[in-house]
Amino acid sequence: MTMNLGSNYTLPMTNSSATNLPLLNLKTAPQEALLLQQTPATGIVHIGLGNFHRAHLAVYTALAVQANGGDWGIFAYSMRSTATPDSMTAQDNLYSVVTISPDSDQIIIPAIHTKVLGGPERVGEVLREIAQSATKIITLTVTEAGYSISQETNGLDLGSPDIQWDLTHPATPKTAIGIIVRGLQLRAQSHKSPITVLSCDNLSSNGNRTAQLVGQFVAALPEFESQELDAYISTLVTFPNSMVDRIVPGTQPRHIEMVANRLGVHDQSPVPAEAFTMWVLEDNFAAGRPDWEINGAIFTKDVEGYEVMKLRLLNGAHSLLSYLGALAGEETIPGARFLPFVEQALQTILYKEFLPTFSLPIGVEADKYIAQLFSRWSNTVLGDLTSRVGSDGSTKLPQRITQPVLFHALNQEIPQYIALTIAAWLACIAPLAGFEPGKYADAMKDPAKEKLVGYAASSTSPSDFVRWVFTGAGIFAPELATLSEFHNQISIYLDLIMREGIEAASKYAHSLS
Ligand code: CS2
Repeated sequence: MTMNLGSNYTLPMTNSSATNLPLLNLKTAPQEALLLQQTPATGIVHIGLGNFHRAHLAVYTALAVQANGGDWGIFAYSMRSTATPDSMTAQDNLYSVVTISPDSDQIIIPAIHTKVLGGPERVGEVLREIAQSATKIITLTVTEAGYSISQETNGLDLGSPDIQWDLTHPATPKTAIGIIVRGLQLRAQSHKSPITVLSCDNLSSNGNRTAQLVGQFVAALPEFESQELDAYISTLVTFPNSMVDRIVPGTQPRHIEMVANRLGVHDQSPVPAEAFTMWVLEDNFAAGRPDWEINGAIFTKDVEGYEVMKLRLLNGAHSLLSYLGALAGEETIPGARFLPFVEQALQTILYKEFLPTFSLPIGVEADKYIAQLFSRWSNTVLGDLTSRVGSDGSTKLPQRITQPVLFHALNQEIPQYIALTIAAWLACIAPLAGFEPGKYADAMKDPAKEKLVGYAASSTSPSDFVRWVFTGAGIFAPELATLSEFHNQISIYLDLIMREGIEAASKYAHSLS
């Protein structure tokens, strides 16, 4: 599925270095690249102004409004960073999306944001915007790490200091769940209009999950607060499930240069993205929605089928690709994908370890879907980074591997390449004494890094470390804590990676598969 970007347009070619050019704004933006000549009034409040949002929801919404109108402008908030909001604000909220495929690229400017802001001190404005009756949808792209989930309880991490803060500071919440609840509380106290909360993150059953976390936050409030909120949320707020898909790397200087060369303007914050895009949603919107189907969004009751397929086949295999690649000295996903031993690992994990664990949605053919994944991972021009995909493994891997591992455990089997993925993740994030994972692994971030590195430093052996990761670290679900053979296999791989390298470890996994 590629993006329908309307008619082709010719853009000026210049060679100037980007910063000598006029800044992108409403006056300088080339008309042919602008999707909307006028930004509509706000209908959506978005939390998480990252590149993924800017190349996915923002583009679908701009195309929907371009085709059918509607007050669906986006007010977007970045919880921590002010960098992207500041760049966009200086550009009249504009930025360009650079769609990069191997044989062509295209640049559009969605012009759908009514306001962009960032940083904890601006959160009051976000709550007030959620409380506006014109706001019909709250959308979220805060990554797996942004939901304050405790793997131990499989629910809201009520012990986290930020959640504790949000429970007692209604005007200055710090977490995404806190912001949603405090915004809904303001609505409940005033007009009580219906609204939809739409998660656009890679979580299993992301709508149900968000509803569960919101419900647990509300239940932890004092009764005088929770009663009114509970009644409002259970009757007038919906949480549709959705599956989102588009590979969107971080912005690099070459993307700024591409925009300069094509559009003749300096965009401080363009977004690179692949041409493929997919969005599958439940049609359960309490107060209406944009016509996202204009750009191919699929509305269905079987979101879960698509979600499980994507979380395991694309995201699960993506994790393997990033850790094996980084350990093999590859900076980019395409670089990693073309290593013969990685290709063999991908084929095995996809066909033998993930595919048997779920049913494909009706109409999707495994071979075609997988062939398409390989071609998406081969996009050398897009050049997605192993360090991007490998970051935050402690919050991504539980979504991707838990059910498949349990599925194989029921058949007394160990999925060898899933075990290798976990060993490779640990080798990248928290290398044991004497092992150097290399600069691309060093560049990976992870919220559990400090904790993992601390334990790795005091571990007496790979098996001691791996056992703790599953029993004491609070990263994986308790159901995985008792799978000692699985843990042993991960330790064997970790030891092999350290002694003989990732390729040898992968060949061993192949011999056991
Ligand atoms: C990636 C995803 O970060 C990751 O781990 O697997 O960001 C992936 O690129 C997107 O989910 C694609 O839709």
